[in-house]
Amino acid sequence: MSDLDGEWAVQSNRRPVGIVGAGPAGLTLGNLLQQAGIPCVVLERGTREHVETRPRAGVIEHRAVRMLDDHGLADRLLAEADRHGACEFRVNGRAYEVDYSSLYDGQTHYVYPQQEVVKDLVGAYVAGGGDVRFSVTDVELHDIESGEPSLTWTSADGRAERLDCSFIAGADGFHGVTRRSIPAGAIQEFSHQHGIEWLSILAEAPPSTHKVIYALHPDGFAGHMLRSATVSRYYLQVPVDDTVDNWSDERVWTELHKRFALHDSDWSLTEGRIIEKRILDMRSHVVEPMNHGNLYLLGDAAHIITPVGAKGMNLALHDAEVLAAALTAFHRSGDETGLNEYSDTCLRRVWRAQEFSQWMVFMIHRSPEPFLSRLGQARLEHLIGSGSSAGYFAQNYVGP
Ligand code: RFL
Repeated sequence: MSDLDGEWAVQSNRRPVGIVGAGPAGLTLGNLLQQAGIPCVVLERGTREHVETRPRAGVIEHRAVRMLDDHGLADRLLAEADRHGACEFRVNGRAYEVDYSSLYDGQTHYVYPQQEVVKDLVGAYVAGGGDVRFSVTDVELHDIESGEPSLTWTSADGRAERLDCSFIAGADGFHGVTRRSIPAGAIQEFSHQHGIEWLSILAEAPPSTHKVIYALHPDGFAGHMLRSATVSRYYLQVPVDDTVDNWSDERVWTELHKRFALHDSDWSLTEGRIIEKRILDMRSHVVEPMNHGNLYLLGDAAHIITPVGAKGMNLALHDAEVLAAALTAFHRSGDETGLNEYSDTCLRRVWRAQEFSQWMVFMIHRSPEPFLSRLGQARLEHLIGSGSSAGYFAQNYVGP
């Protein structure tokens, strides 16, 4: 007997898959399942407007775009995104370009804000008749170890609702409810604090560069990321435990100008209105395995990674692709191979990305230990001067 009998009788539904979270992972999964003819429901805590306007990532790997395009989900992205095949490192007032595209089969990144990816995915899902419930609260998972799990929640208009399903997809990010529903001891969690902190800044400023800039400065790392023709993202390494309150807009721009400065160049940084300033959680975290019973975790719910290397959303899209293929095979023929291999398949890519991100973190940051800072700089000098190191960087950066 289920632990729900009698309690959540209102608005009960049955679908094969219930998805918690309408971020890139949950929405990609929803679209792929819908295209495969597998009915599902997506439950999202935020409003549609909230998820479609929340700025986060902006750099998408070639293979992720190909996957979206294969499913007809990349039309606007392909029309509007800029393609990037080179980045720039700045150290000791000099700029060094690394043309990673030429080092890795001509593959490029696509620069397209995450909220636009989400907007396209919501639009396609809804246009195809997909069922997504925004502004839900109190989502709970039940009987995940049984073949008939269920989800309960309170709808936007306050009604108690319930979905009976065969599978639950936990795509509700790092702070969501799904991973926490797994009994203690059933999964192993690997966590690492990198000993660094970033202030992340979003400004209404046109990019001052055509390529991403990673600057190493005695006072710490600074990054200039591209988002759109009118908005740019910047990162500043700040002391651990620093707070946003210590960073007035004026101080932010002064520090960015200083850390990006070049000798013998008339390059300059264009300022704009700062629209977001936040301290980032620079933790890495991985859950093994990524499933328990009939609950499958994907995206940030299963793993988070520092923004260094721009892998988080790309891993989320990959998980969704793998899970959709596994659920489709099971739905069509009862073949459980993909489901059984889901976690191992995803984790191989996740750990590859974690290793690369850690390699980059070490290279571009000032450490409180001067010896380690010099080692990081030696790694960068090797990257700039050595074909084999640049090849490793290119392959992992643009996406293996
Ligand atoms: P998301 O995007 O966090 O979506 C999860 C959704 O679940 C909802 N939710 C719930 N819904 C119902 N009930 C609950 N109890 C719920 N709890 C949560 C949330 O409202 C949300 O809508 O996870 P997903 O889909 O796994 O996607 C992961 C990506 O968002 C993330 O990895 C990236 O943003 C990371 N990231 C980057 N990744 C890249 O690949 N390239 C980049 O350039 C890049 N830059 C970044 C980033 C992340 C950043 N921040 C803010 C951490 C830059 C930044 C600043």
